[in-house]
Amino acid sequence: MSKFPNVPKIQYEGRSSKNPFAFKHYNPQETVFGKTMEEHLRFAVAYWHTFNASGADPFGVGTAVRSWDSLSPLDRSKARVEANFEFLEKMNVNFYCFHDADIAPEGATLAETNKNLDVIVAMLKDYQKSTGKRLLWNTVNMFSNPRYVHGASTSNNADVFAYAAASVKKGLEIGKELGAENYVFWGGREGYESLLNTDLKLEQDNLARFLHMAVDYAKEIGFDAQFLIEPKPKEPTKHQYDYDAATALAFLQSYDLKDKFKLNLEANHATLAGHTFEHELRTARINGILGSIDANQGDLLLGWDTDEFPTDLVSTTLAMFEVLKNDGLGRGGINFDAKVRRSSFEDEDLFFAHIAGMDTFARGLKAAAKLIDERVLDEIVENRYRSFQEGIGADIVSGKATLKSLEAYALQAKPIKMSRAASSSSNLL
Ligand code: XUL
Ligand code: CO
Repeated sequence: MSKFPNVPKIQYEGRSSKNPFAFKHYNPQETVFGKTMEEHLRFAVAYWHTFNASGADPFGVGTAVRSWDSLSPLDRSKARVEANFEFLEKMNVNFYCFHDADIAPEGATLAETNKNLDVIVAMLKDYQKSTGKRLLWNTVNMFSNPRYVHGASTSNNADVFAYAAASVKKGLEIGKELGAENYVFWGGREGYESLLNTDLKLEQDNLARFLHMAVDYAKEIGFDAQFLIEPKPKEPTKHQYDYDAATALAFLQSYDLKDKFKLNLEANHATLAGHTFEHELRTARINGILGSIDANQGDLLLGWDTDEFPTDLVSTTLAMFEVLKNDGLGRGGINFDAKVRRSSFEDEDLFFAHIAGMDTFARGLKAAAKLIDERVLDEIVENRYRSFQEGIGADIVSGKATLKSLEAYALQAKPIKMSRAASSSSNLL
């Protein structure tokens, strides 16, 4: 039985359409730079925000009205699976993402939890087969259960480390079973509240040990997904170890993990780190670790993770600029990781929100392609650094220059003046 009987399949109707159940810009088969929009954008629905979230906030209970609300836990999980595939079909989205805790109820023991997961994973697999929909990534929730109060792999309690490891083992098996393209590690509660009671070195060493174990086990079972770290600076902990792209990169390099991981960068997490989204994407891109995107935007006036659907065209344009310059996201994609506001409690709102996000990214893709095609920014940047293309600049870039040769050059050069030419090349004075 349909979970969304009042919603038709969402089609592209063009920018003049007034139909709220239609795309105005996302035209899956339209080509941009030789690839279809569908191939460029690889949208994914976030299971937890779309089918589990209730709209509860610290001031009140949930408001969402869903047809599966009154069912028993396992039946509710099954209904959500049906809702997921109907939603993907109607939204014309090919991928979805989940945490283990989103898809099946947690049991009284690890074994019981795994049994519940097996039931739902078998169902997901059947649906994937009959619909052609795919898993962009899965992950394990190592932050909601009270056992993770001090973190998971960075907990002070070794039993918690072991439990988390067992959950990730299962998560990797699930990823393999469902053919996940990627596997994500978001730090959850991997951070600290106070340095006074924290062994910073042990916690980070343990985090690295944990990630190495995951890499080894994936190899052992032949799960070949791209591993992703999702940086976030704070919330829920005061300081999260994978603070931002640069911090995550340094961590991966220090612990000999750089060739095993890429980054899943989230727009709202960039905001919390005091960066723009494009800063995070650029940092990852130039270091060869741009893997995937969580597209939810934040609010510049709020200091927490509001997980809003992306509607800022400037941001999606600059994000897609980085993605195009990266020659795409490879096995990654654009997961929304966004939730409707508490006042948008009806099923239809889930569709309107995704339409808005997909249209904004489609417009961003077109605008970014234009920027690149017309070399608007490339020309400015090339021109700005032209002093490194010849003479002393070329010597610096090629590694030929030394402090001595540069001193000899500086001693005979004309004084650097604050003229227009000086901002690009002292040689031109
Ligand atoms: C939390 C967040 C997570 C990850 C997956 O801020 O973004 O939902 O995307 O654990
Ligand atoms: Co996220």
